[in-house]
Amino acid sequence: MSHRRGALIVLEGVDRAGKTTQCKKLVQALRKSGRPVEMLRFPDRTTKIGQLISAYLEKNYNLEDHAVHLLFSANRWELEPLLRQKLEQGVSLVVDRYAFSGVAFTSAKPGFSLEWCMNPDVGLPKPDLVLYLQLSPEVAAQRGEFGAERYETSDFQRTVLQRYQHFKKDPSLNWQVIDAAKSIEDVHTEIKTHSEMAIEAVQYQPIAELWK
Ligand code: Z5A
Repeated sequence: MSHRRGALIVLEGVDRAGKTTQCKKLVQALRKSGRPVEMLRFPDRTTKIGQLISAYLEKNYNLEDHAVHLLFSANRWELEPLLRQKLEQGVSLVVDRYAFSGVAFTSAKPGFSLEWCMNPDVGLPKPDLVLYLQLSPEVAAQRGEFGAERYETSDFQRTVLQRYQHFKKDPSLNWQVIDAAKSIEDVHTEIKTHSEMAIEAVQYQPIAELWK
């Protein structure tokens, strides 16, 4: 590659780990240092597919578990051309949840294997860095009550937390565990350091494909 590309940086973690807070701070800090960067989040509730997912999460609409898993993946695939275009233009992307949420949440339901859950997302742009915000259910509970959306119960979130552990062992991923119990500023400093390193490291590398 002769020109610089942007880095794909994903923040993952359980409910109230601080993903949105940290995505926003990271985008601000990278912009301040003159780097082109944009934020995205999944699910993207603004598209037609996203609206269906949103209605499902708000419990206004029921969907079969396999079907909703495929919709979450389709919601990423419909934005894949945009993601690729931005990265190729040199824009780094900070993404609030990605395919790892898809796998962790669906495989926390009975009868779903990790392999089945991963399949629909195989070939998406592979994140150059995944920042996994690790937070115990006890500390998460101190950050306020759960909301009223589907999945927002402590038992389900505990199983999700276990499912996330699978990715730690995947040598193909740049999976960094961040202690999300620290202060917002301390977490931010750590995340910013990892992100700046990733942006430098991948700028002349081709975009890889997830789980391929
Ligand atoms: N889902 C799925 O099933 N399949 C998929 O493929 C995808 C998603 C992509 C989407 O939720 C749901 O869809 C989600 C997974 C599922 N279900 N759940 N649960 P969402 O993305 O719309 O909502 P969320 O990710 O759960 O957001 P959240 O609860 O808001 O969590 P957060 O973004 O990690 O936290 P935050 O908003 O930044 O902070 C939460 C509070 O903690 C807030 O008051 C902060 O001020 C406070 N906070 C943050 N950091 C700190 C620190 N360091 N110390 C103290 N307090 C803090």
